Amino acid sequence: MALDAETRDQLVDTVRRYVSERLRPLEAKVAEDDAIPDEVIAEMKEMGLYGLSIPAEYGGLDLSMEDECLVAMELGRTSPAFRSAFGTNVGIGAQGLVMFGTPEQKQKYLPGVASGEIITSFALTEPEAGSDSGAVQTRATLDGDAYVLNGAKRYITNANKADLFTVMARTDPSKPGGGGVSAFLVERKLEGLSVGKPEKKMGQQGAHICDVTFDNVRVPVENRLGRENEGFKVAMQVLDRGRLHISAVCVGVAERLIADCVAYATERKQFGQTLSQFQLVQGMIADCKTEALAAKALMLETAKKRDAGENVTMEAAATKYFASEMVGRVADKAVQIFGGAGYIADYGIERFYRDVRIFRIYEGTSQIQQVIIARETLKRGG
Ligand code: COS
Repeated sequence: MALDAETRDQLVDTVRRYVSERLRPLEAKVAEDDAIPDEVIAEMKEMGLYGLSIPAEYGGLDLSMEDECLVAMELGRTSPAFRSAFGTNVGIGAQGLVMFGTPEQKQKYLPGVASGEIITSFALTEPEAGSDSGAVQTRATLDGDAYVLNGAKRYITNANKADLFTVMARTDPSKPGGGGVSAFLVERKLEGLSVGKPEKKMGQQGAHICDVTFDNVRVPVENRLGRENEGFKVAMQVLDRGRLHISAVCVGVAERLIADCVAYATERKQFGQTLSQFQLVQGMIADCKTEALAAKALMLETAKKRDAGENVTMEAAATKYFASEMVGRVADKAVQIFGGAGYIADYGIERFYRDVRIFRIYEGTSQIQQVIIARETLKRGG
């Protein structure tokens, strides 16, 4: 449900101020410590950020997709690790439950998800199932009143903090691909579930990914999400939505970098004039701005379409494809405009350059987005 315009603007303003006054000064520290301070996590919970997209009846803010994108864009103006802390609760970790959960499942978990007391995580990827996400090998075998899960998930965002996983596991080994996969709500505390150490990553320090292993984990039948063997579709619909959220973050990061470039280029002098007076530098700024505007327009239009109930599988893939590639080009130009300083850690630009690289990979690589866009376009006849 959409907020009224005034409340929505107030929320976006509050988040913008919080990002610029509270989070930006902490960027270097978060990267250095590879951790977000506990008090910041507590503040973000207090602000309702963990429950942005959770229905109001369960204590969330019930934002429309468009409104969620506007908030995500503001969060994009700082290190993406901050957004990642609550991103799984707003998006891929909890949306399966919001979209497909029974009233009992929702009542049990969503109030805690909305408040941030329960951290959620989305467990689809496996060592042998990355882009080919229908190739899930983790098994779920029905045994009395429980499914017994065995297998391993890889690169699972927020797994080290998660209390509740949405896990895709194969219930019918006779069916190849996504057809034999079901989705489950799996509590962290269950016996046999273990979480590995956070991986060392190229960027986004402060956000963590880990392996999750299931060794005869008994998941009660009532924790199956949606119908048996329809978990792949749950995952795909969760990702359609997640891709829009990520696109909004990409636009926010691009806007941040453009503002940083403008500030630097107007101050730094070479050959007796500011960088901003050189047309070759202006050309780079113009390219960045044009692409960021285009991504923003596509993202907002697609979010509105989704809010209107349209199927946006193709448009969400196109938005993610364009926005994530766009922010990669913007970050590259930002390093160029900053010159030597762009390569030096103190200026923070090289950190963003590393941070944005994953946007072209997670929630579907650019190549997978191309596959989806082409398939849908061919199906629709244009
Ligand atoms: N919404 C609803 N249903 C969907 C869907 C969507 N967005 N995408 C696919 N489906 C359905 C299909 O309609 C099909 O249903 P039927 O069997 O009833 O016809 C079923 O799911 C299988 O779909 P498909 O045949 O397209 O599956 P493929 O294995 O060929 O390919 C891709 C699916 C490549 C698109 C998918 O595996 C994918 O998105 N991969 C990337 C995964 C990803 O983003 N990983 C990141 C991990 S999370 S950080």
